[in-house]
Amino acid sequence: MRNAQWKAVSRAALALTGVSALAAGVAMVLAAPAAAGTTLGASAAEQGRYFGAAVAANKLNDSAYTTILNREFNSVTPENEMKIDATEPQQNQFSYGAADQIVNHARTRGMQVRGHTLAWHSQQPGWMQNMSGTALRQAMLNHVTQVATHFRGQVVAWDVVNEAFADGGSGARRDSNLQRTGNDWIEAAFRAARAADPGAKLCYNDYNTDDWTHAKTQAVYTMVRDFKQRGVPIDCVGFQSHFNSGSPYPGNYRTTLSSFAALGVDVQITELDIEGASAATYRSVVQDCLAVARCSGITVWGIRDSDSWRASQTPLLFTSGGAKKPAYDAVLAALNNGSTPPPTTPPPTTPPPTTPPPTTPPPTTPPPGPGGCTATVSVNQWTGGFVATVRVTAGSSAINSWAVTITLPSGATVTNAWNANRSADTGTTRWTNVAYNGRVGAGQSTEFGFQANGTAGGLTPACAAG
Ligand code: 9MR
Repeated sequence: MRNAQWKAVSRAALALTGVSALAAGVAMVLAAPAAAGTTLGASAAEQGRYFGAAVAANKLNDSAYTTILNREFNSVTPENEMKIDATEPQQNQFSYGAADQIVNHARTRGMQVRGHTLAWHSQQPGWMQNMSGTALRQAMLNHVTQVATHFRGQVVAWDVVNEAFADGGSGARRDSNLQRTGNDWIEAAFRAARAADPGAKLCYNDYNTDDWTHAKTQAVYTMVRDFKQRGVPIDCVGFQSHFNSGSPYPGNYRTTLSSFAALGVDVQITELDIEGASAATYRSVVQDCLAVARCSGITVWGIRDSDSWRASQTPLLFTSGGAKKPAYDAVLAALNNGSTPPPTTPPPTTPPPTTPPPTTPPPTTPPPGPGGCTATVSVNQWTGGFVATVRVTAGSSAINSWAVTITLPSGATVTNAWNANRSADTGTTRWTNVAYNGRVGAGQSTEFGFQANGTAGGLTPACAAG
């Protein structure tokens, strides 16, 4: 985007004569992008990414907390409310109140939701901790199915399985009651999740998998490669990325992200916090994500330092009083700089006019960009319904809004949608951006989706840019 801007500046400069006209032209062209780059969510969306936070339901009545949440973030992960002990406190008695509260808070404000987590050795309710063997395997699969079904269509990505590998150099699975039900428990959980919510991206999530040379990283990589080869439904890998002196940000982090992405999965930074909140380290993490096309977003594990599970490490982007920290500024700047390298030569300050001055006065607003937008749709169909994921890509200019028209075949009815507003549930449907994803940088993409009853057939989206 920066390159495009400088080119636009140069074009404007070349087209004008006189110092004042040049100054007006520069001001005119540079003023436009400022608004889009002022919050983490909006700036990430410009890069086709999300920027999320872990959220606690019991803080949603704290207005200092929700003011920051609602202003800055476009993705939310319930910090504890979707865990097994919270959602199935007694066997087969499901409890969704606190999780629903977070999901509703997020979705009514156009934020997406990451589900965390369906199967984990930790935070198991007492009844599950005491189970083993076939009974536990069945109980785990039932839990995955019930919870993923409850949130079907509302959760963009699930951490299906969390922290299943051992620390240290063994590269082995972590011993747990779930692991003792058989080594195939992870893939069984993924299959159950896919069947329950075919539209959600299914992730494996872990910590201390950031350093490419670590045995644990390699072990997870080997599992994901095996899953992809055998058709086990896995779509993404979550890197928790809790960085501190004992587990620092590794210099090869980008290699880790890109190596996993090369297996054909998205990568997501799911629980980021950095002891001391070094601005430089936060910047590096963001730059690493932006450098990997399949790094789809970043979630920080809390909003203010006082919200952190490691509050004493002051690892987050906002002070306990809610002020932006230097790390915040570094993250925002990194998001706004995007992955586009800066121009190799600075723009001319007084470019010589190489063309004759225009005979007509220069326009007072920038001309519409030539880029427009295109849309592609991918469909995940099952008997009786489907999920469509629509990718909107800006042309050679940034766009500020978009609208995609899709005509649904008769019998197809939209039941749910995310990241877009719609004009209708049947027939010709017009999908428009929500607040945080209208602006798409030149050549960048953003995605929205919907779930529908019926059969998709061949969907042909048409995109119009604003
Ligand atoms: O932040 C969570 C904290 O409130 C809980 O007490 C803790 C209990 O296990 O879990 C924390 O979140 C963890 C996440 O679910 C998985 N990765 C590690 C996180 C920090 O412990």
